[in-house]
Amino acid sequence: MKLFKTAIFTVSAVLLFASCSNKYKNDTKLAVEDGKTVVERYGQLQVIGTDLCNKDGQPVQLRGMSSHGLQWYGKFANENVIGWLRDDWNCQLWRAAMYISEGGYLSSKAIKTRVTDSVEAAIKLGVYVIIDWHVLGTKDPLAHVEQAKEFFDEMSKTYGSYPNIIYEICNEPNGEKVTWKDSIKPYAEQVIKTIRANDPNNIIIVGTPVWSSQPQLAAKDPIKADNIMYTVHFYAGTHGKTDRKNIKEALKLGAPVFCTEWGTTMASGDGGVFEKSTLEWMKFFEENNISWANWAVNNKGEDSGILGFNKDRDGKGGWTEKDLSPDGKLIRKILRNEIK
Ligand code: IDC
Repeated sequence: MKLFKTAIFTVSAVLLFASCSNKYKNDTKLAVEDGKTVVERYGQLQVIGTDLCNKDGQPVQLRGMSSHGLQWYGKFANENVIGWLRDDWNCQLWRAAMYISEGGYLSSKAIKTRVTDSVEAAIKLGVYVIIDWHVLGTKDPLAHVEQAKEFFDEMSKTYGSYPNIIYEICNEPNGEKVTWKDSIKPYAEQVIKTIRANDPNNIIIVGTPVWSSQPQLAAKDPIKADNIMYTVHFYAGTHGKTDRKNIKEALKLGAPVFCTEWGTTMASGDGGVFEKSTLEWMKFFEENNISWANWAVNNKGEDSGILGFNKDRDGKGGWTEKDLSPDGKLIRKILRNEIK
């Protein structure tokens, strides 16, 4: 009996110690807490080790939504929608996905106003905002490095003094010839230099090879600069254990990781909602303090869109359950901490 009691005591003491020493335990993951927005509470973000941290150096996990392509569904990039996502969905973060090809920035710079609308709404609402240079069809980020420098020079000059801003400088480099060493890293070094001339502090997130799935390759040859993180993307119907292993390896090598885009579906953005796999990923992200933005806010009718087909055509927010797709219902629950 005595032995049994000692064993119970030892186990409880170990568990108590483990929970107290969990460095992520004070993170409430709330968009607004005691009347204070997340940006009022966390302020200037910084990277310490592999953790994203608040102004006081405490690790924090940011969670929120990504826009869909702003050239198609930019009407949702407004204060009403971002405010609704903050207050009803508990989003701490909005990602403005500015495609450069597929009818995006390279064909019409006017799309930039969807980014600036997003940033101004985020500043007003006290949420963080990712400015995403959405490289996809053009594969190699170096191919448009001059345009990227011009764009980020303007963004960082205009908004660099606000702690709300996070720069994502290349969404998904892809293509066999697009390597970390010869393309992504030299691209990133140039763009980082441009941003840092105007904004010494805000976080800069760098894409990784193969549609941002290989952070461990970046981790082996990291960029020498402060407050840099590396992108990882996943789609729950396509990616799983192997991808998490790559992330673990990157973290072990000391590379901070941020998931700027993920979906509950197949990588096509369609093909059903994979709830079980999604929740496995969420657990992994929580345990490893990895911040994320979910793809995507739109009413296109594809499975990864949070709204049902053609719902909220005017982009007003204020949605009821009936407006949400199965994906939308699941993501809302996750963000509201109603499901784990
Ligand atoms: C998809 C959209 C889809 C659009 C397509 C254009 O969901 O409506 O027709 O882009 O190419 C990504 C990309 C993201 C993709 C998404 C889903 O970053 O732009 O959006 N995805 O396929 N990487 C993996 C998946």
